[in-house]
Amino acid sequence: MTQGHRDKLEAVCAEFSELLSEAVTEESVRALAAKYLSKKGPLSEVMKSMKDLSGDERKSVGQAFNKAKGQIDTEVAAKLQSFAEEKRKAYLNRWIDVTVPGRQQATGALHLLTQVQKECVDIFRGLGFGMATGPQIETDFHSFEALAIPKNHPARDMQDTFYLGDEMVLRPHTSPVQIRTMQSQEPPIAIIAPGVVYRRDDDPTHSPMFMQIEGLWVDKVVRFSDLKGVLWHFVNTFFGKSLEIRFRPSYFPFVEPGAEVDMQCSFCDGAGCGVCKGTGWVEIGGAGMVDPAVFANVNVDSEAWTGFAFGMGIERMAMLKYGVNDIKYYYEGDLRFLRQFS
Ligand code: FA5
Repeated sequence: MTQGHRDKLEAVCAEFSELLSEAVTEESVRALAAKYLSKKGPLSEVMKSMKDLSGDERKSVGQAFNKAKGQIDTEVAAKLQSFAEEKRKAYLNRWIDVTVPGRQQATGALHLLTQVQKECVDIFRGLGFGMATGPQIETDFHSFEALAIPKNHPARDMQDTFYLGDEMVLRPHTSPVQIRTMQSQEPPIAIIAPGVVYRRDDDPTHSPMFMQIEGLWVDKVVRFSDLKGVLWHFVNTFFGKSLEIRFRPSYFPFVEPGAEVDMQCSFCDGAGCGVCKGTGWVEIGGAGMVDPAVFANVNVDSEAWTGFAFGMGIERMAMLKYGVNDIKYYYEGDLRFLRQFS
């Protein structure tokens, strides 16, 4: 009886060894071992009839079972070890081409609009303007009321604003930074305030989210001609060539007089082309002398102080300088576009 069990165990081990020698992957070795050693596997099957054996016989067959199991474990470990050894040898014998160039590290770059914003800021800083910032989620007071645009004033339609309830808005322009600065600083003040603004606008030259750069200079004697001189210097420095600017009378409730600022088209130098629609001029922003009503709202004595303010679109400046013909390109994140400016 016990010899029969031993023979069967040996036959199972022989069968296992045979199959193991054919296994060529680690996975197949593990699967084979799991099958032969499992509770329903061939080894355990042999043991099922052990219950019919006497105590001594059972002990002897139990030892044979443990031996067979140990043999399978040893063979599996040896086979896995041989695989590991093969891998190690293959690794040591691998061929290394020391002349292959190293992997390139991709470097990031500033977005075109960030670069243009910096260029603009640097020019004004060179004239002595300091940086100022304000929140993009802004109060109605700073965005409109303090800028002499009361509720129901028709000028509110000039900027199609995103309202966040009655008292808060996504700022539709950077002009609220004028108010915040005059509230927190005594004149003289000379600041430049770039930032993101929002309007319900969407076409090839208008985006719902865009960037403006605001300027404010408040001092004892600030003249309209100073405003024009500063903007002329800016345009000529930014475009790196001689371009005229002109003021067209315009209405912004917070400046008086107010003007729309045009520059000679940088594409055709004023001769007329598709970009300037044949006029030779392109609009770049709004400007004017700070209205005394605005000074009154921030407790600045308009008898003692005068000032000018301006606001320009940064996308517009970048479009004109780099020939970008659709505002969407800035915001689509297409690397083919962005890499041209990195
Ligand atoms: C203003 O926003 C005024 N706050 C500017 C100002 C400041 C006037 C200080 C007087 C004193 P305007 O709405 O024209 O003005 O916008 C200024 C510039 O922002 C425009 O000339 C244009 O270049 C840019 N702009 C306006 N709307 C958009 C838009 N949806 N997408 C991209 N650029 C825009």
